[in-house]
Formats: sequence, structure tokens, C-alpha cells
Amino acid sequence: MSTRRTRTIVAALATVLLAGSLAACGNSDTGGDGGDGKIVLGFSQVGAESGWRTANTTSIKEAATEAGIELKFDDAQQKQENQIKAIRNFIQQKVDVIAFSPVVESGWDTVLKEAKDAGIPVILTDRAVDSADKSLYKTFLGSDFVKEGRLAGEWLVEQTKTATGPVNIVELQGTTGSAPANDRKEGFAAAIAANPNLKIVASQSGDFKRADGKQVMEQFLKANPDIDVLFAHNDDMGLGALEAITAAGKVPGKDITIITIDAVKDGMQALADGKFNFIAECSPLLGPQLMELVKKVEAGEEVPARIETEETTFTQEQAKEALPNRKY
Ligand code: GYE
Repeated sequence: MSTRRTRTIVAALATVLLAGSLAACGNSDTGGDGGDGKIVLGFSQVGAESGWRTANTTSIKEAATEAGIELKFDDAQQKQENQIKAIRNFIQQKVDVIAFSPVVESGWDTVLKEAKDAGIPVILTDRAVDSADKSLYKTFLGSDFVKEGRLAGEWLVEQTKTATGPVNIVELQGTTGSAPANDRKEGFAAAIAANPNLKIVASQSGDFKRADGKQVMEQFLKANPDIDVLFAHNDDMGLGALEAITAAGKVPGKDITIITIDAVKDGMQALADGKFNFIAECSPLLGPQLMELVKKVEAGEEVPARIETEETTFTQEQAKEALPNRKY
């Protein structure tokens, strides 16, 4: 039986008990569908911090319309407390399904338990949580961030295999405590670990934002005269860093090798222009798959615990080829 129908029945039963009459039975629908039969999805988005995020939001809104799903959309402005508030609102409104992209990995158990107790299925999209109790959510749809970091690191290892001296790397991390920041850092570090001449000399968060990427890169350049490589956890921070590098009189893509993750249009343009050197892709186009999952969990169907997005990597030449058809 669909979870919506179950909740509707439970709600109807409660109405019956309260009214002390059987008259309300059969035509009461206090579920979230507003009476028009549409599935109602409450979605809590991280924010609007990057080109990736903008493309992800567009994908989710368009896919919901296409699937005939009523979307209640909330932008948390990169704050966990806002996401928790939004989820509690969705529970109160008795939406059919809740989906969200958790800004950080930790601290979700209480609110997820509240959703579970209310009988509302939760889908994680884009970012994961570190909850030990996997029954708190139905599935996680998103990328393998460790792999993205590893692919970035492996490319660098290959490029520097003939280098004899030290290769000084600076790292612009994503939002502190977020799954993509934790995992990309881990994957990259693992990939370069066997090469003692590849050294991360500075690593700091730029919160996945352009302005912060620029500012942190300025500090890196001041503190470290010999930076050979920048690894940025997303395109936007890399794009911000370009300004700092140019202002410091260095040539991005030549004096400093730049590796990023995402492959949004602006990033791909910088790669095609020779300012970036390599991008590991992370697809934001999760909307259609998410809506499929929403329909399935609403209908009470089993779904895989983990659904991974397909991704590739780009060199400068590949970016030139791919750019004209890039959708985001
Ligand atoms: O890489 C970054 C965004 O969670 C995968 O969040 C996402 C990341 C993406 O701000 O640009």
C-alpha cells in the first residue's frame, strides 16, 4: 500500500475517532496532496552557492513539473538549522515525500526520526549523511565524491611522474563538514599518497563559493611563494582563485596547474581556454531520477539503497569538444 494512502487512512481514522462518528469515513483526505491527487514533495536545497547548485535546482524544478509532482521548495542558504526547520515544516504540512541535500554530514538523526515517526519517507540527494541508522532514509542518489577526488589526484600523479623536485599543492576545500569536501579531500590524498614529492602545503575551506575561493587563494599566495598546483573542490572556487593568481602576476594553467571538480559551463570554458588543466565531472542533473524515486517510495516500492550518478573527466582538449553541447 502506498505510504500516502496509509497516512491518509491513519489520518482519516483519527478524524473518525475525534468526531465520534463514521460520517467522515471515505471522503476525508488530510494527506499533503491538496486534494488534487498530486504527490507532494518537500525539497530542502542547500543554497545557491555555486553554478552546480543553480543547475541542480533548475533540474529538480523542471523534473517535478514534468512528472506532475507538486514541489514545495526551500532554500536553506547553506545553514543546517534552516534545513531542519524546513524539514519540520514539511512534516507539519504532511507532504508525501521529503527529499533533501544535507549541507553537512552530521546531526540529522533527530529530525530524520521525526519524519520516520510521521510515516513520511525521506530521500537523500546529492550529499549523504553519516547516520548509523540507515532506516532513517530510503535511498541516497548522488555522486561518488571520493572517486572524484581520486580521479583528480591520479591525473596529477600521471602529469608529474617525471618530476624530480617537490610539487607544492594548495587545496581549496568545500564547505566544512560537507560530504563532498570530506570525500574529495580523502580521495585526492589517497591518490597522491604514494608520491612523497607531491605535497599539500596548505588546505583551507572556500565554502564552495567564488568570492571565498579568491580570498583564500590570495592568502595561499602570500604565504607560499612556490605554489605549483591548485586543487579546488569545485569550479567556482577555482574560478575565484583565477583572479587572485592573475593579480599575483602568475599565469593560471601554466605557472600554476589547476584541477577542479564539477564541470559546469564556466569551469569548462576556463578549461577550454587553458586556464584550468583538468576537471573531474560531478553531474547536477539529478531531477529526473529523483522524481522517479519519489514516485516509487510514495507507492511503497522497494528502491536500491544507493544510486550513483554517472560521470567522466575532462582535459583541455575534451573540454573544447564538449563545450558546445554543455547544458549547464
Ligand atoms: O560540487 C559544489 C556545490 O554537493 C556536489 O556542492 C555538490 C557540491 C558541488 O556547491 O559546486
